[in-house]
Amino acid sequence: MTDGPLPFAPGTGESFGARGSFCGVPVRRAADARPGEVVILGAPFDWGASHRPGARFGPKAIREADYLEPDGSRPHLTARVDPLRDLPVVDAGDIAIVPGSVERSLAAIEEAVATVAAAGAVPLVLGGDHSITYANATGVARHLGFGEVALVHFDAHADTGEDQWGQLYGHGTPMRRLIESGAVPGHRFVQIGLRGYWPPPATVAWMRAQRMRSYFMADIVDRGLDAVVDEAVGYALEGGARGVFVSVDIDVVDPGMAPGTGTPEPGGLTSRQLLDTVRRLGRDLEVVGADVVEVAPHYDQPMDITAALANRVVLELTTGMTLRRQPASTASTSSP
Ligand SMILES: [Mn+2]
Repeated sequence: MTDGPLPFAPGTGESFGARGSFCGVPVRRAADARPGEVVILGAPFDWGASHRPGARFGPKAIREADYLEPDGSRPHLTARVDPLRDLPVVDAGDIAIVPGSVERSLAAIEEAVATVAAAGAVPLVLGGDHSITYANATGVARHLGFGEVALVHFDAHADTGEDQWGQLYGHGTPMRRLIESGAVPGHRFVQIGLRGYWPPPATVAWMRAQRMRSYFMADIVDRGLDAVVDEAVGYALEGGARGVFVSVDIDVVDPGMAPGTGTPEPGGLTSRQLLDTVRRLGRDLEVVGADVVEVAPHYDQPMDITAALANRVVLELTTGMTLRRQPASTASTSSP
């Protein structure tokens, strides 16, 4: 793998940059995904970024932000499960995106995700800018049914813009595209962590009209994160969605703890809050797909702190998913 082509060389879709798979988990082609396993896919794509680029290097940075042996094993200290081995988690490498072509890249990403979902496995995509969630959630919905999947969305920004300078696809618009296509209807959206000064009031009114449920940082400060997540979980499950796609824009965390991202917005969640919440969602919801996006390593100072957080988001989410699959008697004795 270390002799392979660079991460975003078109036509390969199987390279990881310098070091190999996520934490050393087994390598598996997307087409060979097995039922029940979690399949990591890299989407080295940032042609949808409106501000600072660089998230194309996210998959490589997230895979490498790790000081332990790449042995495919990460026993969780308190949950007492090893998500990488117990689920198990495998890595299908980077999707062969087409540098410069938003549409062809998103089509390739959607196809790879749909291939994994059709096998009965759970795609977990490392971004990449947030444009890719349109492709990711659509790929899952092609398998489970348009309108059948809920989407829990962590972000500083709503990503519901009508367009970006006339372009339909970009990191400010994926959630609107999903609602318009019917892949994920508005009433199946739950957003957590919104803040700042975008989008404009007309867009917020459109979101309300779609029955999107949006929790702002102000709500989290007023009511506490636990109460908000309780309600969010309930809303995501209302009406019997067949599963939940979890989309984590790393900029939901305060830029003091996650500076390596394209559009930092002060006043966000702590790393601890995000990690605990995604683990809980993995345990309490039927996660049928996920992505971790907007890690842009060239702004990631000091060290690789944002990439490390994204790496742990993957581990905590999969730990929660592992707990969900444990027999009740085992899960109840752990302390997740
Ligand atoms: Mn976003």
